[in-house]
Amino acid sequence: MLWFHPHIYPATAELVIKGLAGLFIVSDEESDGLGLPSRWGVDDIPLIIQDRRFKPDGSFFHRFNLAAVTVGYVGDTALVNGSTYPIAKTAQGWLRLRILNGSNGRSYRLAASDNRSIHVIGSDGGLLEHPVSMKELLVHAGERFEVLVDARDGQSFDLVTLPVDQPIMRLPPFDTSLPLITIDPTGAEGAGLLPDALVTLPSIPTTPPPLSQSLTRNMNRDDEGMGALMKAGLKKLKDGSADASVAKKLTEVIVDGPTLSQAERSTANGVNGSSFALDSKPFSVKQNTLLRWRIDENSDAMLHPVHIHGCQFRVLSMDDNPPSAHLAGWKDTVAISKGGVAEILVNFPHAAEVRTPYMTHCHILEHEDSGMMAQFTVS
Ligand SMILES: [Cu+2]
Repeated sequence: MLWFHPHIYPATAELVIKGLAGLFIVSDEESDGLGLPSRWGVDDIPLIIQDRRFKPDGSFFHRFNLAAVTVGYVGDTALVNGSTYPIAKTAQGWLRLRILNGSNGRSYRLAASDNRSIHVIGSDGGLLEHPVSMKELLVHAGERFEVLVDARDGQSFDLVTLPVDQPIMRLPPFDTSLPLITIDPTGAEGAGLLPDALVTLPSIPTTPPPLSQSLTRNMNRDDEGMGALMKAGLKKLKDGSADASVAKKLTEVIVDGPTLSQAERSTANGVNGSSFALDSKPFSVKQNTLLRWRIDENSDAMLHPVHIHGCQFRVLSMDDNPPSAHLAGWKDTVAISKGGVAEILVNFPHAAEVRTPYMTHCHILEHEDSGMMAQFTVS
């Protein structure tokens, strides 16, 4: 499952806010033969989750200021498929939800309001080997998950987002359990099933290849940006209980902070010590070779969902631990935070020339547009 959206430097963030986001769904005989729910809009439902903030005239708020280059866009309204708190009338049976976090920056911790299980069957680039049953599913910007939920009981429930770890993501109304969509499974009986086994993935070599690339995030204005948010009382929101006066001050930093000039923006963030520019020298990568890459960050401790073009990779480790089962399949986006490190096993099957290089960038779109992107060739 892939997210298509505009990718024009340095306007991706703004264009995604103003434009469309959609899914490419890729299937084959193997996925079609598993008996999964597959009636589009009946028991196979896309959920594109985004956040927005609206100006008094109803237009989209967007401002590239210090708060934006630090923590990305922070909306105050959750949208699913472009609607606020919609209702999906579905089949009564197993439901397949194709989830895309199409937000500029925000993460969601998804759960069912009645605590029913979420069975993850696929991640960014394909199906997992086995379903992974979870009560909560954390989805960062740019990530996709395919999940099944058992709605054979015909009981309606909400998909909600719970407060996430990062304090800035917990600004009201995201500081409490926030309903995103109602699932009303009172239609005709469903036909799909949850299989025990899904697909076979290539095994991970016991001895991974030597490290060939490190990608370190840099935030050059983090102290300044976080300083402004801290001064407004960000720490006081840590327990998730909204204090209206603190929320108001934080909103002022996010909304009223002056727009940065293009020069200020374009150097706010970086990868390996350099901020992206269209004429940045690409690094080169060997084609059709299994590689080990390391993704980490400087002292900023901010969340960065790091995305790499031209590949689907496997996560070898996150903070030196094996990845959770639902993150062990095909991925193209992996999140680091709190000074964390991820190591991945990656292969690039296609060539990319200097004229048309691939990108790797943070999927917080305001980070991407302010320098946290690098380009590379494959040959
Ligand atoms: Cu980032």
